Amino acid sequence: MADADDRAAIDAALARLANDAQHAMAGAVGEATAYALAGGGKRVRGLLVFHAYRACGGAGDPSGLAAAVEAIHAYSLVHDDLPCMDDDDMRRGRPTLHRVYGVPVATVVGLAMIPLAARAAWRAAIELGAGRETAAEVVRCLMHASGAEGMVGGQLMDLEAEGREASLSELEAIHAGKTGSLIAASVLVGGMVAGATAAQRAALEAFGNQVGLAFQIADDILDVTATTEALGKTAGRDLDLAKSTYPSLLGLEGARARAASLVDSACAGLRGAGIRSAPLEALAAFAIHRPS
Ligand code: GRG
Repeated sequence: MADADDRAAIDAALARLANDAQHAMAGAVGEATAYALAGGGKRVRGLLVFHAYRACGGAGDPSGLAAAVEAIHAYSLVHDDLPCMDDDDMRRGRPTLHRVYGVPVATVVGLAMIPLAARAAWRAAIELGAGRETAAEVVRCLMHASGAEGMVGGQLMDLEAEGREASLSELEAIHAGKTGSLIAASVLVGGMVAGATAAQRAALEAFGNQVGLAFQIADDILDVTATTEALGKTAGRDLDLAKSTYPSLLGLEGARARAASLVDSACAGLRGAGIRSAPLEALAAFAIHRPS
């Protein structure tokens, strides 16, 4: 990805958030929050914020908003790795947070990161000149996408479906919720703070939903095709947990074809709505061709 400057800006904004957290929460919780926020990652959601913002005419620096979205994502990874969830030892090439700081701290850190992210999103939207109404919409959008009707709901469905074969439509709902919602919200809030019209918002959301689903299909594929070293997290985890995945239901080639067709349709929809953005289209392609 040729997004080095934007990635650096996101990392710097995350470091500022980590610093704030360490001032607000002394000791292990503050330190562990910094561990979660500064722990690498591809920053796909943050980059989607940047490129949606620019595609809708934004000319400021949306790194604060991108960092807020990445903070929500980082919390979800901390909780996803807990022993009561996926019970994983490795994330982003390092020991998972609960392995370093223990389960109680990891639980508190994950929870603390949600209001931290909400406040950061509000502040960033105001600083970009979005106005209080739009800033409130941004926070509402992120909380909705990461809540029971989005990420948390998808995760719950995922847990309930462990150990049995899910149908394809059930799996699509799981993936759209646990991964697609936050990816779609990343694109949408980027557009919102740039003053996107209702039609542009609808197009961005549709693009984000399709790319988000494709991203999770690619995740399923990588779980069986990539190594633990390349992924920075344990490969083959879906099989260990007896999870239904796109490759288990459609085969590897079927899963690849579904992901590619979603990305084609996402990009065509964006162009159809008059949003021409080579970086957004490149990120959509990266979502399914990434090595990790
Ligand atoms: C308590 C029911 C309940 C839910 C809590 C844990 C949780 C909320 C939600 C889990 C959602 C989740 C972790 C989805 C997986 C998304 C995914 C594909 C993660 C990997 O994303 P990448 O590849 O990771 O973008 P990097 O490390 O690059 O940022």
